[in-house]
Amino acid sequence: MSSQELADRLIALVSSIRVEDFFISPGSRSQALVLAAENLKQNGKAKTVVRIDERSMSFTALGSAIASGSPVAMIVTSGTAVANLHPAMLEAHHAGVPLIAITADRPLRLRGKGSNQTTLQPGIFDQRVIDHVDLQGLDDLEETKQKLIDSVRNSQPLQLNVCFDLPLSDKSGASQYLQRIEIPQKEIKTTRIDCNFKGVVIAGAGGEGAREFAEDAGWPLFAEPSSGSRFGSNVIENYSELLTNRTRDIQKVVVFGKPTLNRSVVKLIESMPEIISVASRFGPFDIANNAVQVQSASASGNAEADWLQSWQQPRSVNDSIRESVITKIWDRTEAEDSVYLGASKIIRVADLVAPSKDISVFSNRGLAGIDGSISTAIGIALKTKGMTRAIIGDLTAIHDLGGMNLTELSLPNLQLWVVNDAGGKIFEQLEVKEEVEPEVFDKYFQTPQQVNFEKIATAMGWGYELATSEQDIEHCLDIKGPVFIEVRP
Ligand SMILES: Cc1ncc(C[n+]2csc(CCOP(=O)(O)OP(=O)(O)O)c2C)c(N)n1
Repeated sequence: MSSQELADRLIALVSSIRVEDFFISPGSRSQALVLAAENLKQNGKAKTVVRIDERSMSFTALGSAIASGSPVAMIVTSGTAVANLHPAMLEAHHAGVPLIAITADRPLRLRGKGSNQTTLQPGIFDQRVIDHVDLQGLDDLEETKQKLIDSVRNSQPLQLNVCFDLPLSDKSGASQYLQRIEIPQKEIKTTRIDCNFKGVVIAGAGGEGAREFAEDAGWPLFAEPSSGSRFGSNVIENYSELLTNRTRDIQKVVVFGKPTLNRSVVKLIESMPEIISVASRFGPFDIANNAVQVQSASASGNAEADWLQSWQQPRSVNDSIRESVITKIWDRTEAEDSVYLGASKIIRVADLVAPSKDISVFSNRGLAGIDGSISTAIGIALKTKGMTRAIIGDLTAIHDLGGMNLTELSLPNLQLWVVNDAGGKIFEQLEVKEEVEPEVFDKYFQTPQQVNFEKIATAMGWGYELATSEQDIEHCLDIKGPVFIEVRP
């Protein structure tokens, strides 16, 4: 068996579980894998996307996977290249995304011997939660096939670590090994829930299905912006401000997905003797140890009409510039467009003000990191027919400036809206702000930065716009991407 034959059979196997896209970063040990992916591409069986930095590459892959709903694969060389995939792999684990990391390695006999660029790679992404295979040869392909099927079926990431000896590559014939692999569907049991109560439906990340349930039950729907359920007539946009005073009116709570944005929701859940938690790809949700877990739920009976009406009240106005950006973007977004929301304040303001509308909204809520947001948005843009508009904070942008490098990418139609309020505004809400000197708060929490975003955008080949007024925001909405729109309050 040559390195190339192992790589050809492996890449064909990965492609056979309906992976269309291979995301690749350059390297030597991985060359046979890359040639195999290129062979599939030349035969019209796969697409390849190259990104120089593995961390950017992996978040781009993650973005593509969440926007397309399909598994994607990544190919990297050995050593620290592998470790750079870790944040995206963790997000994929907590968000339930089949992200397949194919990591090239040296042969087993060289592990732990001081060989160049060699570390203990198999299971590096925490083998307690992320499965892996350590492939030494063709005999390991059967186990690999089973784990690939499980990864797609259970929406979970997987590491395929592959050991390659010299010679590292040859002419690839990967496409001859393609096969048809069926992924068995999971059986899902639906539980009927008695809804003759004053109940509410909460839809967190991965909360698809909540709208139908809320409408059948006649219950108000508290849907986070990236839940996939913030549309229809039962949505209560300003639920977070209303909840504070109304927790005691609520008799029953059904949660779809994983809510992460509101302390008022946490308090409500903690106040209930029992909630019903409907399974989602984001995994089990039971933060107060009071959840009855069901696989799927349907409503039986419904609340009286005045229950829903009692929640339909006008909201108070808050943070003006973020609010304008969000409401104008919501208004302009059509069915073929996408929106990406960064972690921190922006998604919380969107949670309060974004109108009920059936559009595609994404956010990394598995672990709510501020890393990899630009790259995730690029991945979403690669899978979006229309325009992708990402809205993030300035520190979030700084975290992933390297992701703006567009080398080898087809130019994404992406607008990157960066609300530059000089640091992490979210920390102003923390108790610590009241407890320490302003200089201490600035240095360790807010971290006001003075990066010249215009120069960076220009250096990276992006368009650049500065928006400081309602008119500026309006003017920027239709500019073709890639464009960096710096919003200054
Ligand atoms: C990778 C990572 N590091 C640190 C944090 C903690 N964190 C949460 S919000 C935040 C500040 C974000 O600031 P910015 O992007 O400017 O957004 P704003 O708060 O102004 O809306 C930080 C550092 C995190 N969530 N993820």
